[in-house]
Amino acid sequence: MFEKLRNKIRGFESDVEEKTKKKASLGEKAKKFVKERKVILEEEDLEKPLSELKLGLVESDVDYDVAEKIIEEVKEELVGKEIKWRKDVGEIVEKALKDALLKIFDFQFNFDSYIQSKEKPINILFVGTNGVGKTTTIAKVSKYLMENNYSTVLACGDTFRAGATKQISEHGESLDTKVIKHEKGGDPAAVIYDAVEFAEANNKDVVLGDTAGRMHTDINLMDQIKKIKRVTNPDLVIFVDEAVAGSDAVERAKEFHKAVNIDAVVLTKIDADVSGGSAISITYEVQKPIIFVGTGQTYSDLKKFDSEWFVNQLFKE
Ligand SMILES: Nc1nc2c(ncn2[C@@H]2O[C@H](COP(=O)(O)OP(=O)(O)OP(=O)(O)O)[C@@H](O)[C@H]2O)c(=O)[nH]1
Ligand SMILES: [Mg+2]
Repeated sequence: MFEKLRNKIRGFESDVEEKTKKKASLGEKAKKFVKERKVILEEEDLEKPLSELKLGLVESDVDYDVAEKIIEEVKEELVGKEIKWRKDVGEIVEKALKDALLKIFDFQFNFDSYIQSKEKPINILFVGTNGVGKTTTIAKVSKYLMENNYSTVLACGDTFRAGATKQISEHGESLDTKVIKHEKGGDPAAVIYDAVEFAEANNKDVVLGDTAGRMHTDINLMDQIKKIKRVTNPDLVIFVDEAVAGSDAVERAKEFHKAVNIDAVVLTKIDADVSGGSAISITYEVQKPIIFVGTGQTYSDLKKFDSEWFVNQLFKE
């Protein structure tokens, strides 16, 4: 799913090496007997390689502004750094970029610990644009929780789309878990509210609230999701988006975050052939962790997000 950043790095390695050699040979004249020379990386050495890297990030679907900020951090890390003569400059730059990317994904939040320690029932609301995989993700998360001995209730807060109730009811049947639903056109907040009451009365652990897909630009529907949040007071709001969203991802994430204050992200469809940059853009934008990724259409196609794995994939040859 990833564009290869490594090629970019290899491309400019030789430029910097040339420069280090030149410096070294000047140095040689001055200090004949020094065996291991050191060279300080300067801003001008890095200008070209870093702009290549920025392009690499943008080609991997990272939002342009986000890519610029990341590269700025890498530059700060590298300018003034002492490198050994002949040392692999490509490796140094690659490591600095990897570190900057890993820093973006560095959060304290752990979903499993949260579920374990939080008072039950836990009310989780899923939001996002149309067709990104919210309902499927709810079914997958339900399975994941049930496998870990938690009981779930699915709330059909999508009272808008024809077929939504049937879709989630089928999941409920397959997973053998309770689904709370109302008539089509009903109030989504009331469905989720009922689901929480059901969970309280029946000692269920986690309520997974589905909502209708909505465009982040639709003022009425964004007002509705704000109301759903206000009335149902969820413990966690999870923003679902698809890896294939590409450069749209940042705008969507920003608007949903503004409306309902996202706590965590699930990135679906990473099995599709995409470059992976949405993960970086969304996380950078909302500063919230990606907890799961969707890797296919079946219930078991849900994986914990592993930032090291993700960043390594970006650089894989
Ligand atoms: N390949 C792949 N397909 C997925 C993944 N997650 C969901 N899908 C598919 O995406 C399509 C839409 O999924 P839904 O769960 O209905 O999406 P939604 O966000 O609930 O859609 P709306 O309720 O209409 O907004 C379905 O065909 C799913 O099987 C994933 O991780 N990988
Ligand atoms: Mg849905």
